[in-house]
Amino acid sequence: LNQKGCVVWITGLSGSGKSTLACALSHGLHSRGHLTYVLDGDNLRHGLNRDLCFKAEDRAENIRRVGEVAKLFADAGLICIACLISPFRSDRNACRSLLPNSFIEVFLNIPLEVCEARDPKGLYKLARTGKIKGFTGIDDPYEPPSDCEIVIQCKAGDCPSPKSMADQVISYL
Ligand code: GGZ
Repeated sequence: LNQKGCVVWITGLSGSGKSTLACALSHGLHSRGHLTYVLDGDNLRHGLNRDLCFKAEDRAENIRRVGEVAKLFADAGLICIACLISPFRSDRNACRSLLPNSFIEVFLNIPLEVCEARDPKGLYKLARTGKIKGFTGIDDPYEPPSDCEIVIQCKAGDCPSPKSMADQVISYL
């Protein structure tokens, strides 16, 4: 196996399908003989990042830690797939600067209305009724990337399937 490590950083709103894409991408790369590791923001908040909440400084620290861990995996030669909302451009760019030439930013650009209609965990509903404060896209900002490697979006109202999203990233890689 001769593989140069890198980081695929997936950013987007809650409910945009980041974890689903990460999983499909990981499977697609495995079946092509690549080693991968998925760092999922939501899961890491139960362990490594369990001391952090959702205020801007904590999100920044969350992303900084995951960026550092992703760099370790990339150094070890894996394709590390990180999926976090990572709403602030400056935090994402700080991760990028850790990995010059090996950081592939993927913007999962799914409209808020679509994410909110999916609402897989009922969090948007809680945010709309004020039971969660500072929810990204509702009463907390999301800064879209201005210059990222890959943008995934819906076409004519149809959102791409997990496999087609993964294929788009794999063809770039
Ligand atoms: C955004 C929140 C919030 C607030 C809880 N804002 O879609 P999910 O539920 O399963 O994943 C989201 C997860 C976000 O964690 P990240 O580590 O990706 O966020 S960040 O990159 O901004 O640090 C969401 C849930 O946590 N969640 N409260 N207030 N998402």
